[in-house]
Amino acid sequence: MAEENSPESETAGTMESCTVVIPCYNEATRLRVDAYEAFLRSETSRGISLLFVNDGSLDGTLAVLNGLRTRLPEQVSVLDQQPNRGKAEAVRKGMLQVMADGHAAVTGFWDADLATPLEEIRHFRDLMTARPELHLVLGSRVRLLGHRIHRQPVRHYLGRFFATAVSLLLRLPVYDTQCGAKLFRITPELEQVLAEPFHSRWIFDVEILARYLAFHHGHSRELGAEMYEYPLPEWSDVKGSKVRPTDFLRAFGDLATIYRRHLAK
Ligand SMILES: Nc1nc2c(ncn2[C@@H]2O[C@H](COP(=O)(O)OP(=O)(O)O)[C@@H](O)[C@H]2O)c(=O)[nH]1
Ligand SMILES: [Mg+2]
Repeated sequence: MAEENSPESETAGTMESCTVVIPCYNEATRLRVDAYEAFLRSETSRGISLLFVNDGSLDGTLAVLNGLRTRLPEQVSVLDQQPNRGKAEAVRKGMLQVMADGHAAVTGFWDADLATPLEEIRHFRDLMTARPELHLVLGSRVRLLGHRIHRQPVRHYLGRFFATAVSLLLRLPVYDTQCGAKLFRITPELEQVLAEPFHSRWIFDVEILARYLAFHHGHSRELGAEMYEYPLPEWSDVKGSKVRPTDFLRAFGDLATIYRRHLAK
């Protein structure tokens, strides 16, 4: 068709617009406001906006977020959820809000501590733009030469153990389920994936995969074709994590429940 090569269609189709959810619980002292501002003001971040969800924080998080919104009203919005409901629910509510707003083609979530640098949002979004078949792009903390992945050894090995269990259970060769950097294409499937609250507070990432897998009747190869794990060039543990060692044990209990609910035949 004639329109296919017109300049209009080239510019209109260049980049998927993207609104990423940042869940925030007591992040007043960890939020690197300058880094957020620099990222959003950069020319290359056009089409990217952030929705911060204040999840019943007891510190000054909401004031910090409102300050950022005042300075960048076009690109920053704030959802105040009271009381604290946990990361899973904050992310779910945030992504539902992005879908209801109807401006973005892509959403997702990103940990507020910027363990994954914000700049990677552009690379994730570029992948979504270049490959329309992708519905999920997941950050993956793979320690490769030339990649700066700084993770505490204990958390690295516990994470590897957990991800291996998940990949066996889901029959999906996923390397890292728990990285807090993920983008999703907005589709009717995503709407259904987010329709109900998650059972698990911390491994809702696995629950998301299990819910997608249910759409494919457990055919993990079909789902695998819609997913891309992006080996991050940089990731570093940021002090102040709220995850405790007991959460690791709870994660296995949650994994068993997810398996029973979504995958056991
Ligand atoms: N909404 C919400 N977010 C939380 C909660 N706890 C942590 N988070 C957010 O989840 C993200 C990851 O938390 P973090 O403590 O850094 O976890 P870790 O890096 O996986 O150990 C951050 O954006 C936190 O603000 C919570 O109870 N509710
Ligand atoms: Mg963290």
